[in-house]
Amino acid sequence: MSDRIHSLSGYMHEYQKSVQDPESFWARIADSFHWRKKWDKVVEWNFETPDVKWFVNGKLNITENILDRHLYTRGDQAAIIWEPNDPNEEHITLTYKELHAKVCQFANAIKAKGVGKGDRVIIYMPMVPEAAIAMLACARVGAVHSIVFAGFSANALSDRINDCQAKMVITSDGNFRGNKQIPVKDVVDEALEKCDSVETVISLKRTGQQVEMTEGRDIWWHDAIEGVSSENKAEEMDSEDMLFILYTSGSTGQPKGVVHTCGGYMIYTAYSFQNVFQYNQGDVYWCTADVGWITGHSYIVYGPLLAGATSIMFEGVPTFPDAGRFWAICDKHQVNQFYTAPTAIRALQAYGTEPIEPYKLDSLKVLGSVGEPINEEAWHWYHDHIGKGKCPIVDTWWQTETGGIMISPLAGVTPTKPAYATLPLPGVQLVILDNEGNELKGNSVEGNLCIKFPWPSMLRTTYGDHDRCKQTYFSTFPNHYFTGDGVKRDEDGYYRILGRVDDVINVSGHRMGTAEVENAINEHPKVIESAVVGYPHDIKGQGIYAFVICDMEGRSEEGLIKEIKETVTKIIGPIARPDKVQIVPGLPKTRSGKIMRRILRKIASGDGANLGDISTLFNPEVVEVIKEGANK
Ligand code: 6R9
Repeated sequence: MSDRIHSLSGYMHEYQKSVQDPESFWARIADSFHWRKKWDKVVEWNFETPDVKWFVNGKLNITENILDRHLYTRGDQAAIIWEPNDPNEEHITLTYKELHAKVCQFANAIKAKGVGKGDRVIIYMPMVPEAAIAMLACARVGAVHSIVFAGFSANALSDRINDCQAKMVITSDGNFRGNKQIPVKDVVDEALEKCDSVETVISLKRTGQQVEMTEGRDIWWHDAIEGVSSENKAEEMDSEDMLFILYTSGSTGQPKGVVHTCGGYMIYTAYSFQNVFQYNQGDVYWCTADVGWITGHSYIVYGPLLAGATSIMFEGVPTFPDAGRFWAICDKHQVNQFYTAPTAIRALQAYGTEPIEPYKLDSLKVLGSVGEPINEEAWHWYHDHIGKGKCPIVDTWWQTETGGIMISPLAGVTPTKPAYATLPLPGVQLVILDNEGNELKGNSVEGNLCIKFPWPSMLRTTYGDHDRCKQTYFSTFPNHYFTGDGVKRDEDGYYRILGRVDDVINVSGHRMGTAEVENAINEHPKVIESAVVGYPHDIKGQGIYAFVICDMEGRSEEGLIKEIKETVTKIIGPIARPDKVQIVPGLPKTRSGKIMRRILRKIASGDGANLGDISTLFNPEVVEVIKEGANK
């Protein structure tokens, strides 16, 4: 804990050190971890190829740092508190000792099924403690986990399994979410019809619903661990061995597998967790994300557990059995640090303050926000009604690719400003570039957010396609990592994220590529062409608006719109289902045939009156028709 920053001047000092001498800075932090063998060199990098290595030739296992290291110091302290979907079901507490035993046992179980170092394992599970156990068991044996959010469709799941050629899938029979019971294993079965690489499926019994078990391939979790030892010697990993792959959307059609490696990810998630949330021993920390997203990886499982924290995992939804559930859990477990997404805050804000009234919320010390820009209204509501005006809000900006929080206040240390992510963490060297790649120096500037120096938890590649990593992140602005976000640095040097500048939209904090949604829509046999844009949505931040050209012969508009929405749900999952589908006779195009999304974005936002000059379009007449249709 010696790496904790306690004051603003302390932060400035550490930041300076991290820029002037990054190697000594990160070596000092890495020193407090358990390494089987120390590194030869702290960092080796170039952003051209790109090729980044941290703690070169260091040997470790991240689970030794999470489990074995804490056994004697805090073996009986809660590592994970699991709160079930149904408040009438008992919660479960796993101490560090218990978690250690369960991870070791499950590690032995997957090893017995032939999973070892370098093998890929897909985890497609609800928010149950076994999801974290499965992740850590993979890390223990050196297998590479790739978690697929359990809301994704069979089609999206099979794409990911095939891309990484997974050998095993770990899943559950079903999933409790609010008053719904969702099939999970059935989706895996359907996905596996299109996958040859999977040898074993391990299913946890959670809901008890009927599922099919394929002889020779499928085994229940409880059978897999039956009689298996709880002692396991962790596999020795190189710093740069793969820890996990996490698929995320980009501006092209196919999601890409972002690759994180063992050493740097370990150091950075632990360091950022302790400093951003100012976690103190004995505190109870709760992040409401799903482990299917990067936030769940870095700040439910890895960061907090590396720091020896007590981390809550919640199976359910914020509105079940009522809109006070989050606050009930905060009081029940005396939560000290609470980390959620603006979309959840806005959704709860819509219920007013009545659902909050029964709760004290007096254990809360720090509130966090992640996933999308938090609007000022939601920020104030969160600050006043949840934090009772006493809790600093840490608005944390980062990405799947960055692995950990990059820009954020340190709770109680950095003065906050509504809607501002404020200042970079030590080690994070931000630059703002204009569209021509010129650096915009000084304050009161706005442009593309880039990073000019490596940080330990940055992505190393995109799985199976290094060139794609180079093209996506390191080519727009040579020798810089390009985030895809626009940013403003204000007169105080504070950073405010303005949102994506590429064709990625952010729906309820989830990234969706417009091309990905278009590809799914185009699968409908009656669709000729489509264009998808984001538009402002009160709760979700951005909604999905699809303009679609269809062959209407013999079909009603209403029926087609419904089918198009269903097609997207089937191909990607409910999170990508368009909020609005408008059937149009044509799409505004340039003379070279490029769709003018700028115009569609304006129309979708209800700003069709201010389109500017459209006379250079190939088909300006179509714009009026689209505008009229949008207002209907
Ligand atoms: C952690 C996570 C990344 C994109 C990112 C940006 C947006 C995340 C934000 C934020 C404004 C914040 N984003 N945090 N925008 N303020 N505090 O969300 O990762 O799912 O990969 O999304 O989310 O646009 O580029 P990921």
